[in-house]
Amino acid sequence: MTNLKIEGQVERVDGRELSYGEFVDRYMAKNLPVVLTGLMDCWRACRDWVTPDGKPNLSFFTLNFGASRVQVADCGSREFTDQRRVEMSVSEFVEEWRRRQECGDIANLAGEFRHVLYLKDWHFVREYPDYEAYRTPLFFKDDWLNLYLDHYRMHEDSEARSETDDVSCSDYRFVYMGAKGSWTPLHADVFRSYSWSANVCGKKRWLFLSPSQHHLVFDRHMKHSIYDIYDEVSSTIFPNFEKSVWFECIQESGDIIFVPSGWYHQVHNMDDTISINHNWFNGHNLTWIWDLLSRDYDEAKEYIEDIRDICDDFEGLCQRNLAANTGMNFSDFFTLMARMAFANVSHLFSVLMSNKEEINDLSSVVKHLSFNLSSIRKISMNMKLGEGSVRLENELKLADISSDSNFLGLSISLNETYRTLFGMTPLLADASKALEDLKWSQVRSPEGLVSLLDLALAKINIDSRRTNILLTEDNFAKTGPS
Ligand SMILES: O=C(O)CCC(=O)C(=O)O
Repeated sequence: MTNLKIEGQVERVDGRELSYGEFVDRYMAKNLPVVLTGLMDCWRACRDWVTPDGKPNLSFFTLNFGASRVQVADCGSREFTDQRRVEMSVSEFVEEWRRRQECGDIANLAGEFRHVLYLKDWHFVREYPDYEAYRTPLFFKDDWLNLYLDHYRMHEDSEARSETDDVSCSDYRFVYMGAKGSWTPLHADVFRSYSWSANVCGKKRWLFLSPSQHHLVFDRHMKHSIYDIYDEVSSTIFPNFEKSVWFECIQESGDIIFVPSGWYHQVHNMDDTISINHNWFNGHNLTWIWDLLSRDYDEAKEYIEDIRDICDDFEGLCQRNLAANTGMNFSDFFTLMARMAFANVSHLFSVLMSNKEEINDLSSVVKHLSFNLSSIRKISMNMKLGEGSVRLENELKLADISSDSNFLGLSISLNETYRTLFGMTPLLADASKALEDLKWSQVRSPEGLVSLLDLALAKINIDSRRTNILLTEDNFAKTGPS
């Protein structure tokens, strides 16, 4: 077993004493991890899912959610870069957990303990929307990924869609449950998104590696990363591992950990544990998502380079493979960004047209929405310049805002989110007048989106000056992968 160099502990902060702005400045914008305490006290999950002695209430799960089909990892079997997974019902999982608990020592002797089961990626909210097990803390509400997936599918392409995709890509809000000894191998999160993970009961040990060191856990060709940092790690295959320096965090029940973009981490349940976790992104980490997509695209292209000349639609094949491997392709990501841009533009215009009295902190919300638009613009510029051109089959129209029910839903959810974050009353202003000039804009490509955003940002600048809000360079996205 390798001796890890541990440089420090992840900071702990009482979430009740932290404002949203402080969280953004100190952790989200700087891409640093933090443990937040005191935010789960009134969660229904913390009452219903836990026995009086602080253990998972397994009978409650069987009784109430027993029929759900879930993914269960066998922590003792590796399959490629992850653990081997099987599908079973929650009742079967609980039964197996109990069986192993009852004959723990015998199983341990027989080496079965290594094969401890871990229920992962259970789309609980999607399956039980009325149960309200928890409320997403304020700090994590600016979540474009789940907000978007509540109204749209990631892939509109019906040919490429399967039943499994429909469930596994339906959202990124999960429940995890595992006995002491269950664990998650070293990885950085899907899409290089942020995640947050809340311990309903139990205890986890997290080991984090800062993105500036991520190359140290890769092989010489930067193709494969280490699976288990506690295993014997071959110095021939991973020659730089010994130089890596880690952050540690012991997460107790009631603690919520914020995992920033691109931080590799390995997680061990030190007790029987239930946790809730979401993956998410927003204007602050959009560059991480684009950076991963463009690297994965290069890889997908390189992989099939030798059939380029005999391929009718080489680019289309690269994009299909990218969607299959990474979970979305350039068009999926671009469509998400364009729709988010429309929703932000329309919200920003209603804010600027409202009475100042309707809004508590006008300046913060205007700056935030302008920041969102400029970070979308920045990525669109990169997309425009990069390889793998994006041209949607059907153009997206700002005029559809009032007729497309999915778009209306997205827009309303975004407005509600920013109302909560910035303490606003419902806005009465109708943005349609202000949007008049842009209404007929159609977006099909990153070029089109950049032009639309330029028009919108110019208009916003004029209107902001009218309301005495000075937009500065600070309202523009700065953080991202180095
Ligand atoms: O809790 C775990 O086992 C893994 C969670 C995780 O990796 C994450 O939230 O990113």
